Amino acid sequence: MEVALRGRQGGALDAQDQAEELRQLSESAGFTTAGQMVVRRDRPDPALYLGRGKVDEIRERLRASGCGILVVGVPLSPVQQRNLERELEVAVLDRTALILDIFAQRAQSREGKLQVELARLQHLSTRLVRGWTHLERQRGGIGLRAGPGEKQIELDRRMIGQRVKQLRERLRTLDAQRRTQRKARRRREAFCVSLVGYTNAGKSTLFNALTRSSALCADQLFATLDTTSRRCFVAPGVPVVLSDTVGFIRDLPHALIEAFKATLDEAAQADLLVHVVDASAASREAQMAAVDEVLQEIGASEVPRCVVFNKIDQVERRASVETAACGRIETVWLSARSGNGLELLRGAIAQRAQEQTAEQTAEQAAEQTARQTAEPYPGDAGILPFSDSHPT
Ligand SMILES: Nc1nc2c(ncn2[C@@H]2O[C@H](COP(=O)(O)OP(=O)(O)OP(=O)(O)O)[C@@H](O)[C@H]2O)c(=O)[nH]1
Ligand SMILES: [Mg+2]
Repeated sequence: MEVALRGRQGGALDAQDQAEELRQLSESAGFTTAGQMVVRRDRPDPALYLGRGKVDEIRERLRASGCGILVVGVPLSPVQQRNLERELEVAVLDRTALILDIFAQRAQSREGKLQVELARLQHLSTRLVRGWTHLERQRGGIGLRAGPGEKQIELDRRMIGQRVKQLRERLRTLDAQRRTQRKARRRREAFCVSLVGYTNAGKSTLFNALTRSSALCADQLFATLDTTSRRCFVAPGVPVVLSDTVGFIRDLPHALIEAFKATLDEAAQADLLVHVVDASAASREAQMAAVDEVLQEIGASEVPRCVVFNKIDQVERRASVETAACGRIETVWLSARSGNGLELLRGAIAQRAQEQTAEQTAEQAAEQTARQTAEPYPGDAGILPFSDSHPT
């Protein structure tokens, strides 16, 4: 059972799309949807979010279908969640809790697991803080001594704080390793391409098609959590390192972006971002905007980009490219599943890689010229201080 709520959340997505996305999220978390309800509500009720009448109606429907969980498509305050659970006698999950749950189920690598734990704890601690101030207000002017509930929360907070610190430290170590790997890749002078995009757009399918490998692809949200990188050739003599990354979603819980910064950094450091879009999605414009927003948040908005409209088999379009006035390929229409149009994307990537090589060669040449003009006496090299080779 789900309630897709229509309010300010959801941006350009209409109520039906939001409801559909919520259904996909619930099913990706392993739940079966027994029914859905779209509720329009401009100003949430502070205690229940919904109006009393709606709560009664939902209780009836939950009883009739024998559901054990209610998923709500907007962020609930801890108080609203508690009250709804009490009123409806089922577990109540909001969208953020649902996404965190999916991430927790999917995490495979050590880094992924640590990142998810960090995100969950950060999310939890903000809720505890709010719960705590709420309790304090209730206590009013009774006295200055802390009540037992408050003490417990204070303790929980301290423990969470310690664990968060520990997790951050471990993640920092892993991040350092990742940086070393990235540097090594740079030394080998490979052109780095990251596939980014909304969840379920087909990034992993495209990754597999381009690298002839077998990363997990599934018709579920957030199938991929860990970044996978592989070397492949997009044209003879043009090697690239291709990375498949975690999918984005609108209103991605902030705790997740925070926790996944290191993984997402892979995208921010790429030479080219291939933004994969599901061309058959009704809300593809809103999805693209959500991706842009996350890219901005992780500091990747300046990285050169190329857009891939995937799943053309579903929209009756032919494989094609769109180019800018300078001849650079900006957009590719293809189908990762059938492979139709893959060559066009390889060509687009090769073009960018060659452009970069040409730029680097020109830069190196310019540097060399600058050095030569700055050193009128090449013989000077012979009288450089010999601090490096001091006999000891
Ligand atoms: N019809 C059609 N379906 C496709 C195409 N490419 C991918 N799909 C399907 O779309 C679904 C999602 O594909 P994935 O490759 O897992 O998508 P993703 O972007 O990696 O998703 P996450 O890892 O969950 O973010 C799968 O069911 C794919 O089979 C395509 O060209 N045409
Ligand atoms: Mg994937």
